[in-house]
Amino acid sequence: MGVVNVTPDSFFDGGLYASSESAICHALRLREEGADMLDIGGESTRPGGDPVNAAEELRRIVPVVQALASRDIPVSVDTSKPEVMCAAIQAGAVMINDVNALQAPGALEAVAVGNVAACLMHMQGEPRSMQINPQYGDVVAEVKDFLQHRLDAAQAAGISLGRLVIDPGFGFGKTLEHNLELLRHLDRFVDMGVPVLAGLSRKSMLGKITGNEVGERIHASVAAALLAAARGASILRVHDVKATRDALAVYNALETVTCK
Ligand code: HH2
Repeated sequence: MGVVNVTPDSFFDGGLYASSESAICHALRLREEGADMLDIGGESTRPGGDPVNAAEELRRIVPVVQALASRDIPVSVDTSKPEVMCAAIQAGAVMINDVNALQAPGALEAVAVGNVAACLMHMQGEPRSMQINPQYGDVVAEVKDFLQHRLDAAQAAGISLGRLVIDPGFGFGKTLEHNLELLRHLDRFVDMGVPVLAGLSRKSMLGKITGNEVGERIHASVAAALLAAARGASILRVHDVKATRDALAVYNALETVTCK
């Protein structure tokens, strides 16, 4: 899953693809590099980020979603607002990626009626304050428990399990230690019976480990993506599609190519 943020302030690509034209161009490039799906975002969820209203989010994403969907490219939209979900589905999105796990009133219904897939992500707190002293007893058990409740709620709202994906939410209300514990035990999320999405690309946990600024985290991001794949992640949400694809090709060859 290639990331395209049509925002002025995303933590890595903020401002780079803020116009529809540049966002579409970048999305097509990521598609050519091997992205199976593109995740279009119109609001940054970076720690300390400020929310935007639905009208602005729609102004940013709808032309991009329409342009990609009209070329039969699978598009996911990264949003927590039911109003944006409905319009995105209308514009051709096949998946809603919600860092708030469809908890906003009307969100479950928007996905159920729209008949699309959804990614349910765990977050402790909200973006503005989530990195201020996050606390867990057993981070893996607590995140799993939350995701199981959201899977149950989604199914109760009429969204079949086959349309759902879960994500432990790396960096969303978690310390480096919490993030590493989640990555180490990603296979326990795979056991929950739905595909697992991992979003580690360029994140600050990689900066903490390597000492690198966000622009210099491509190698660490590829390593993290590979580790997530090795632990069973089905969808890797990445900014660097070509580099991740190449690394996965080596990994997949090891898994599948044998001596005659
Ligand atoms: N991370 C970000 C945004 N959306 N969605 C899922 N499911 N999982 C993630 O880990 C995830 C996500 C943050 O990355 P990015 O979109 O690049 O930055 P920003 O939120 O600043 O736009």
